Amino acid sequence: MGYLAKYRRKYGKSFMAAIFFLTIEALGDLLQPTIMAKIIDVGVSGRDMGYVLRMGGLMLLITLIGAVGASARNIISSRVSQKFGTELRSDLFRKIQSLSFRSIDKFERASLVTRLTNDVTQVQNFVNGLMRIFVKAPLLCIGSLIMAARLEPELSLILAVVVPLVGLLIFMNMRVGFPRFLKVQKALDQVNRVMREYLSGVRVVKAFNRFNYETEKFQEANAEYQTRSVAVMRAMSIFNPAIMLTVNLGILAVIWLGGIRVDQGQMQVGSIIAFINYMTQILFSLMTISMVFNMFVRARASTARIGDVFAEENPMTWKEEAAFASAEAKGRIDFENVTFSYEGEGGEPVLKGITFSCLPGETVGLIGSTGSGKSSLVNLIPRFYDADSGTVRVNGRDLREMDPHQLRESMAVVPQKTVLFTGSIAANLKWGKEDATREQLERAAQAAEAAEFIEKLPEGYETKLGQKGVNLSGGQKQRLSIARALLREPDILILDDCTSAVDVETEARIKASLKAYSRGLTCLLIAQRITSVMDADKIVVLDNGELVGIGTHDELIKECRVYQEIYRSQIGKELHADVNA
Ligand code: DGT
Ligand code: MG
Repeated sequence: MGYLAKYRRKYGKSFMAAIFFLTIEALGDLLQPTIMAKIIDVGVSGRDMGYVLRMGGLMLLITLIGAVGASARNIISSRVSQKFGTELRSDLFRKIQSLSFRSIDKFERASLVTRLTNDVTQVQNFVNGLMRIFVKAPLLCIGSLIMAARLEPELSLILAVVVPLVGLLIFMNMRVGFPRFLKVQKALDQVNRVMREYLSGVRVVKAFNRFNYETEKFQEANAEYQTRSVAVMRAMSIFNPAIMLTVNLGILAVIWLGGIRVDQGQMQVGSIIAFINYMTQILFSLMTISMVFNMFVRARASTARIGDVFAEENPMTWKEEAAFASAEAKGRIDFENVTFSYEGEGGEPVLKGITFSCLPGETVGLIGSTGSGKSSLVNLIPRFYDADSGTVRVNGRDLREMDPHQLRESMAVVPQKTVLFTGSIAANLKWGKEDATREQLERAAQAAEAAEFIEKLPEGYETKLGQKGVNLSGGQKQRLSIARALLREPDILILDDCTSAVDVETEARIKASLKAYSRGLTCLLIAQRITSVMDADKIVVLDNGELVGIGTHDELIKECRVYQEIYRSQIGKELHADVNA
């Protein structure tokens, strides 16, 4: 995984330090059985109390050194794995922030959440485990093998059979586990997705009494998660007992063969005890290896999933030169034969061959039935998405050459779905302009017809909004959202159906003060109500992704069938007749 190189470089030294202390610990463990064999075979058999005490003291000393090593590597491994996890998580967070909308659509939001939380934790656990036991286990395993072979070369033949067998079992364990763990992770994504959806739509669920449906949906996802987890466990469950069995059979063979050799006087009891000791150490280290491999398998699935996000390139490119807008072009927007689909080229187009221009300072209305592609159209202007074909120009420059970041500096968007953040009203407004003064705040709020209700709140501009600003009405939230955009003093203002929850009277007032507030600014106004766009300089009519009319209200009412229909359905037949007359 390429992205891990950075952390390897950064934490390599601490990692090696942990391994160093781990080695000390392991060496201590390795020496113990041999010393024990000596105590039994030399000290106890020879009734040499002095020898027993001396060797006992040595054992104690080694244990002490081992303990110091163990604490040191514990401290290091905890610190390193925590730091690594935190850093990986924040790097991933930053990466997710840089993703294009298309990429986010592709990954799905829930899966990004699982990757950021569960997957990072898996990798972090693995790194921690690596420093705690992983290196120790092979060290103990190989060390024990050597010590045992030195102690009793003849009995080591048993090891030559047992160890490869166990190695094979561990390998098979991995092969079986990996693809299944990937599936478990996917199922967990699903559980998260259902939960997320429920939480964000909890009011609707309650209103429609759809608890049972939601519960079922959750249970389904949960059951799937269970099934897949069980499938992994089942597949893996035969391996640990199989390993245990193999090693225990080995121990049996040692005792049996060792017994014969003791009878023949070729071997002493202490050596057999030591040999079995080494053998159990081999057993345990092999078990830990297989356990760590399980962790590894999981971590590998997780690293792959995290890696997918890191590998996701933002396909948007731009030229580095500074955006330069000539006075005549500042605030100008051109669409030239633009076709766009959410799935990328070849997908079902939601915009087809759109061509029109907004001149600097113009207010352009955008109208069309729901789903006709209005929001999609304006999504192209801040480069949230790139068009599949055709050209979009802002300030006379092709968007494909413009740095999205810089581009967005000069425009403000009031999205169709209002989003406010936890924090005070002032803090929310300052999203538009970080260093806005109180005066500027109030002026923007005034223009958005929000000042009045804000001042009526007990704490005024310092009133805290709950998550998503639940303590305000829909219309109030929309007005805050408009004020936030105005504060930015943009060249281009995009209002996506942002007065839908405001009464007609207030809307009229907002529009009047907008005009005064923002002289010279290009305004793209999406609306459902025909009255909202009627007095725009130009109105664009969309129908099913196609531009079916463009002109002033008077022109459209004469020529554009779709516009006439909208007009008739909203204002009524009589008025329509009047206009035609
Ligand atoms: P509205 O807001 O209800 O008045 O409708 P519009 O005119 O704003 O419609 P728009 O642009 O949101 O949707 C046009 C089509 O694109 C519609 O068939 C749904 C589809 N669409 C909208 N947003 C997405 C999206 O994020 N992903 C995908 N795959 N399709 C989308
Ligand atoms: Mg829309």
